[in-house]
Amino acid sequence: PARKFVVGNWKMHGNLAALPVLGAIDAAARETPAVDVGVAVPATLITAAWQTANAIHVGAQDIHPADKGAHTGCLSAPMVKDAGAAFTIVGHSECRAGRQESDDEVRGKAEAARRHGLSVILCVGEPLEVREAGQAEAVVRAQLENCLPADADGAWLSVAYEPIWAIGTGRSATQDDIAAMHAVLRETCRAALGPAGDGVRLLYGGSVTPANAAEILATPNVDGVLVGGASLTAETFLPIIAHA
Ligand code: G2H
Repeated sequence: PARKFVVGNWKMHGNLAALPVLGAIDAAARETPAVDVGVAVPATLITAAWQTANAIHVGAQDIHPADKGAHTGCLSAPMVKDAGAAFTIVGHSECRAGRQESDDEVRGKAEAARRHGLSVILCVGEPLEVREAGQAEAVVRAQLENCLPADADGAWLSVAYEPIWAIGTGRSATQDDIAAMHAVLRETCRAALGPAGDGVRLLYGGSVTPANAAEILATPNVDGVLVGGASLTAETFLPIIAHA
């Protein structure tokens, strides 16, 4: 894919007082038209973010696979779409772990998003013990195979590789590790989707900072980054956008 995708994931951070940060990100995105910029905000901020920013993609951090029902505390794809979201993250490891979410549920969420016109960032990644056992590539390949909707293509799907041991730890994966895993992701997308698999953007996430973003973004098969902590301030997120 020609265009890079730089996405912030604000997790459970930010309230209306953070809208000026989104305004600054929006202004930077407007000055960087060759890069797609997104921010997955807390659901409470989706509508205000959508009203504030129009050069960036505003996203949700998770959705429920069903369109409606007795699911207290959950939000559906049509709800976040109605609120102003253009995309949603699904399968983030913090959601998978917190709610014992299966690959089938993650695929169901991606399919629900697709049905309602939301783009999707589908997250995969291995825990430390799997990497240390030399099983990272096999486990992540299986995770992606199980989560990938059959009719996916790059017009609406991105895949984010987020090694769990690199999330919020300040320890990002090495460029070699990222390159090796992203080659596996590309192969897996091609095998499952045919030529459409080439169009799926592959993002890296896990302790991306202004200091390591340029190298990560220059890695083969890295089409963007998913940024947590460093996306919370303009001082740290704007330099990452500038590196894309
Ligand atoms: C990984 C990433 C954003 P951080 O979860 O999705 O967070 O950049 O804080 O490691």
